[in-house]
Amino acid sequence: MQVSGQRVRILKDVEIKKGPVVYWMSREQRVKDNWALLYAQELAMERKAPLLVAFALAPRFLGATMRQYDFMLRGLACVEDDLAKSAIPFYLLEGLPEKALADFSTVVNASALVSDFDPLRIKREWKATMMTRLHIPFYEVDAHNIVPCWIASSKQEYGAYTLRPKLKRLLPDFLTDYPVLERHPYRMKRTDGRTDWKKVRTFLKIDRSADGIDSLESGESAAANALDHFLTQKLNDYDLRRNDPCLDGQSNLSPYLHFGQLAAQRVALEVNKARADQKSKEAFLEELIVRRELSDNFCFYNEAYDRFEGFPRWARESLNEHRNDKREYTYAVSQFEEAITHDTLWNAAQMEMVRKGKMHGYMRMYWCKKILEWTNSPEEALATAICLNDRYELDGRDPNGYAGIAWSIGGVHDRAWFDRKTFGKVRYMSYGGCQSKFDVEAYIKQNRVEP
Ligand code: FAD
Ligand code: FO1
Repeated sequence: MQVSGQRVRILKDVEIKKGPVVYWMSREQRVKDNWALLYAQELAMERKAPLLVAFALAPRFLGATMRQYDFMLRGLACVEDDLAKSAIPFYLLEGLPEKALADFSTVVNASALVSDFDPLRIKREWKATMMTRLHIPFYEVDAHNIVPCWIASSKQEYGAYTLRPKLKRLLPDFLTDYPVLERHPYRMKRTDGRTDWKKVRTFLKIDRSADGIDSLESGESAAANALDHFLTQKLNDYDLRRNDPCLDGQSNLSPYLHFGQLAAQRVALEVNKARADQKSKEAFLEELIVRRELSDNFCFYNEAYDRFEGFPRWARESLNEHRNDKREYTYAVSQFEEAITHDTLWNAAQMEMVRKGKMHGYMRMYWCKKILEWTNSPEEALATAICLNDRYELDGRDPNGYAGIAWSIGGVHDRAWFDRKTFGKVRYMSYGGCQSKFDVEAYIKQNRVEP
């Protein structure tokens, strides 16, 4: 087996040997560098059976609008083409997996189902229902984290400082190169034709108003180009430029990583090989590996990852003490959404997200902490931040988002600071603090909407 057994969890263990193997693609929407697809191919080779890839298209998903679905569907169309080159058919199934995928597996008489790991509640619920519907071997492969989530740690980590040494020790075993997907030798007569990508859009029950980011190319080769651009043009100065929202110093890889069009493991392999400033490489890998895998750890082991109860005790207690503090300003979601607060810097960050589909990483902290300051409770702040983040960010609806918001509002993965109004001991960020870090006026100008 070329796929480490430590990457695989057996969700349902029954003995069935005949029939095609189905890879239920969800989080990892790519053909290259995909441990779940590679594992499914190994099972199919063992059985001398066909390998089929199925994607269950949910009519709605965690507040996603046409902006994110359009990006995702454009990427999936590339997946279908790339799989065809390896003689592996792709099926886009309309409907929730518990129906669409269960029916499909029965119709094709599948002998095994392979899924990709995702700690989000919605995915666990999908899988739990699938378990009751299917009576074939069912596997889950962590193809997202370099060190499989359940191997890196068996519990919720306090912060980057506790997870980092565990990852560092295990990386040599897992940060390996990928085997190549083989052209699949066993075929199954295909009844229906290729996916009608226009028609599938009519099936969606989503808000079509938030315009798409069609300027951003989607798909595996676009992701590879974005990686190449980052490695050759930006990695070298990443440490210097990444925290200045006026500069385009980040990698811009998050939409591709979120939709699984690019493997973080591939990014790490290429960064290690790249000729660039060592400090920048280390700073980038800290974010890509430690911070990102810490988010999956948080969502996997803390089922209240998007709720006040999920905050550490010290944060809950101090936020509770300040529940009745007078808020100098309070805004409703619609006022935040329209960027009409009293704070021009905050408004600029909101407009950057609405217009570009991606707010600068530094501004996300300030943006989110101000929502705590200008709402009536931490619960309302959480709901507001999650709603806006998941509606407008291309990379939204992701463990990184829930962890980032919980860090900003509830001190998750952070430590206690001095007690203050509204925030309690949760770290505070101020307009003045931003002014000492970057040219606030320039950022506002860059993102102001001309009336
Ligand atoms: P780069 O700086 O180039 O980083 C490269 C990669 O490292 C990122 O793509 C990401 O996978 C990882 N990374 C970087 N910073 C973080 C971080 N703080 N936590 C976890 N992983 C990180 N990220 C999302 O992917 N989706 C979200 O919805 C999201 N919402 C956030 C909300 C708040 C309030 C905060 C504070 C952070 C949020 N982040 C989110 C994390 C981070 O801001 C983004 O991952 C990053 O800005 C994406 O841009 P990039 O790929 O150009 O980043
Ligand atoms: N995953 C699916 O299996 N089916 C979907 O229809 C689907 C829609 C979707 C829309 C927006 C979005 O940001 C993610 C979406 N995902 C879908 C999940 C995605 O592939 C990722 O697995 C998670 O969002 C990241 O954990």
